[in-house]
Amino acid sequence: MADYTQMWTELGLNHDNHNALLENLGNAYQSIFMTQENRPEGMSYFDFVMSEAHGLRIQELREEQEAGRKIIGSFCVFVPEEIVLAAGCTAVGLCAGADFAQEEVEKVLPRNTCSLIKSFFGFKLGKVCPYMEVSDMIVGENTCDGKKKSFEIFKDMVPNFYQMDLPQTKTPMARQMLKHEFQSFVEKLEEMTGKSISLENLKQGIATVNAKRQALRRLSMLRSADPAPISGLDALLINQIAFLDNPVRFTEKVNALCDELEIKIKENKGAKSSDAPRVVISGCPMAIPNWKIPSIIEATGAVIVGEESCIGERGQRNLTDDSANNIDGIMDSIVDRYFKIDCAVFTPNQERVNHIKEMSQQYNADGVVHYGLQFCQPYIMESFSVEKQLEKENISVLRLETDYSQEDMGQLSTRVEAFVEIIK
Ligand code: BJ8
Repeated sequence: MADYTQMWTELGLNHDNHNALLENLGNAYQSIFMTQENRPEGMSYFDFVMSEAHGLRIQELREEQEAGRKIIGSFCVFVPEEIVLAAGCTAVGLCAGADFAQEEVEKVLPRNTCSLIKSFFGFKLGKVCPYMEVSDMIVGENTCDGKKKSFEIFKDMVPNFYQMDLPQTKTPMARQMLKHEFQSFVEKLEEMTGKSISLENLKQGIATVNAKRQALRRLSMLRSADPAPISGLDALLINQIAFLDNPVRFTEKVNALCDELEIKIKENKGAKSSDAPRVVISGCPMAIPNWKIPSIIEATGAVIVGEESCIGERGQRNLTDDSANNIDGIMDSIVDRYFKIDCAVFTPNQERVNHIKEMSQQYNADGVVHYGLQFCQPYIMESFSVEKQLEKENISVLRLETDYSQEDMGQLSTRVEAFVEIIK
């Protein structure tokens, strides 16, 4: 990596903390990703993006800013990237997947807060996240209680915080509320950029984001092959990078990788052997660099064939209809698309269980690992009914509850190994 010290100084990063984070991240990446066998050649692009995630990509974002674009950071797949692009801005995901500055975090948040929330507080307090620092606006979405209450504190820690309210039911009234929130978001972006969002720009934004989602969907579908042509770890990494990379370039690279995977499938070449147990993972989002559970699962010889997660199918599977010919019609299409997201903050949320069943069948899975972050009430509560309903269909389920620490690795490995033995 080139020397980006000056850029990091200008962004206000803490060099010691940041160097420590990069070193840990680099070591973890080497041992988890680079030791895998049978990796597709197309993964070299994603390895490169990861190696430059805090370097070249941030430099690109700063160049975009110099050219007049605003960078919009967010924590949730409910923030519509189509609208961000239509406003001439760039969207980046800020969800953080590692513990940092935990002592400092626990001075401002209760200990029993989920790791994901603690993580973005830690990244801010430790001054180690260049995406957060480069963002011209940070959107906080009222989803679970943890996020919405923590944003009351977080909003004073960053400039330009914008709060988006979100519904928690799927009633017509709730849909109206979502439309109202998206319209307010449009107005906020217009005020920020000084430009109106046109129908043409909205259609262009939809085309870019739909193409990205279609490429990710293509990648997902290829994983139904037996043997699966790509490891779950690599597929997860690609889904994680979707939140950071330039969307057009990312789409091209995912499609090029899919071309390579199609050849592998024809040649019957898999990431693992064809008798590897096949697992769908379902639950809380796994943000970079949260690779803990997938690396434990794949270390047993099993292969993950799908992620029912916001960093996975829940976040990417639905496209936005772009056929309307006026702004209000297009806004309705965007609202309809996002209203289908089956996050566990919604009640009731039968669509999510149905989707997990569908995924298990589509990817020919032998079992489902439900991943809940400790203190995440929506997903942990929902995991009981997920388990009950899947078991009725004879789908084996392992419910795991963990955090970002490494302390329970041994115990988790034992439970996962036993589960994989059962579903073999
Ligand atoms: S749409 S899943 S990205 S809210 S893990 S912070 S739920 S206590 S992340 Fe999410 Fe949007 Fe839903 Fe997806 Fe709360 Fe649970 Fe923590 Fe969570």
